[in-house]
Amino acid sequence: MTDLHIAVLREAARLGFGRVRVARAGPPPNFDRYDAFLAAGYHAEMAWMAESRDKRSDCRQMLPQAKSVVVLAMDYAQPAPPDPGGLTGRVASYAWGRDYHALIGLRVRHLRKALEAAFPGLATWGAVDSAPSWERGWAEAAGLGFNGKNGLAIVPGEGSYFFLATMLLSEELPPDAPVPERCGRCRRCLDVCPTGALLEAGGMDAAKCISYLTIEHDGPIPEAYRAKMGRWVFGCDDCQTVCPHQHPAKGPVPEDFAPRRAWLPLPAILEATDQALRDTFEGSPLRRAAPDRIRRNAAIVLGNIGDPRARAVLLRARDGGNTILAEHADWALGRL
Ligand code: B12
Ligand code: SF4
Ligand code: SF4
Repeated sequence: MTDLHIAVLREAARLGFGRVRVARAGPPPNFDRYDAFLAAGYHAEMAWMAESRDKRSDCRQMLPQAKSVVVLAMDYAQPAPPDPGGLTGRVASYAWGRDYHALIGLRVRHLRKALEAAFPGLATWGAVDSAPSWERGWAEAAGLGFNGKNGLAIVPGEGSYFFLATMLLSEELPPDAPVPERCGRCRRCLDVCPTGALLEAGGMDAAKCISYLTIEHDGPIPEAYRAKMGRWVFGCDDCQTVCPHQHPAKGPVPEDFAPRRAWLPLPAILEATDQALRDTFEGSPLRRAAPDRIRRNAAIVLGNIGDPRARAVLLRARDGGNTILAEHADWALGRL
């Protein structure tokens, strides 16, 4: 093992990355999956996925002299806080704590800085999530995990509750071997997905995914999906919780990911001003969804809970002058 390889593994572990694997830089294998996803329109209104397609198709677009892709994973799995019941909505577990973009982005920067300081002449690039890097494609290529039928990168016997990040290096490190697919005949995720977003042949139609609908999608949520959202007010974990590979995290999980908002008080969300919602969700992944989207989701979930105690707050939402919220509140009132 070269000094650089040892330094990458040691520094990444010190910064809290529980798994580190390497792939050879260039076009990610199986990128035809990304193109098929776009061609089928499965990206729905996420136009940036098409706009950034060329950059994702070869990591050397981000660092021309790249020789290696280092794939980094950080666990976020935490025991689920008890269900408070009543008029509350569920938040997907990746969003319970502080925003991972900031936390992991900073650690990737620290990692790059440390390596560049120790290895003069080394060029690096790094990012988490929002940059044009095809993270699950690289995770699969680097043997960090296999891609399950639920679409997630899964470590056999450990699960999928981890975030991914990628770092490019101008030096060659030996690539790791891919992990064989371990779904076998299991199809629990396909069967549990409330909206049928997962495709039998592999991949997903994001337009049908509750995670997309509640976080990324603007405007009305199609009626066909509203009841299927159940109590999900932000994101969805159904296809992960059923996975037999899911286990509690083996190593320490950053305190920043401790569950602060696993359940949202829906009437309070509906009545809060835009500014109050922005302030409340500052520094949390929940900040990604505009206040109108969170209120729209809250109205649907109140309809799904069906508790008549929500009538007064839904009536105020219906009559408050926001056309989209009014229509969702009206739908919810019809279900009480
Ligand atoms: C856009 C996006 C979404 C969209 C679309 C999801 C999707 N499946 O494409 C929406 C908003 C729906 C979403 C939801 C979620 N996301 Co998201 N998302 C992304 C993002 C930004 C790009 C994903 C992408 O390129 N999609 C296009 C498709 C083609 O690529 P892919 O899904 O990665 O493809 C792999 C597999 O799905 C499979 N596959 C795809 N098509 C096909 C076709 C066939 C035939 C086969 C066999 C396989 C196959 O193989 C590919 C790898 O080789 C990535 C971050 C990044 N920069 O990559 C995060 C990311 C994938 N998301 C993440 C998370 C945590 C989630 C949620 C769990 C959040 C939640 N709880 O609500 C859900 C999970 C939904 C799911 N079952 O996938 C993590 C996943 C970590 C992991 N362990 O896998 C990522 C990596 C962010 C991060 N930095 O940690 N997400
Ligand atoms: S996140 Fe939920 S809606 Fe999306 S594919 Fe998984 S189970 Fe289906
Ligand atoms: S639930 Fe079963 S089919 Fe789905 S990803 Fe996990 S092992 Fe694979």
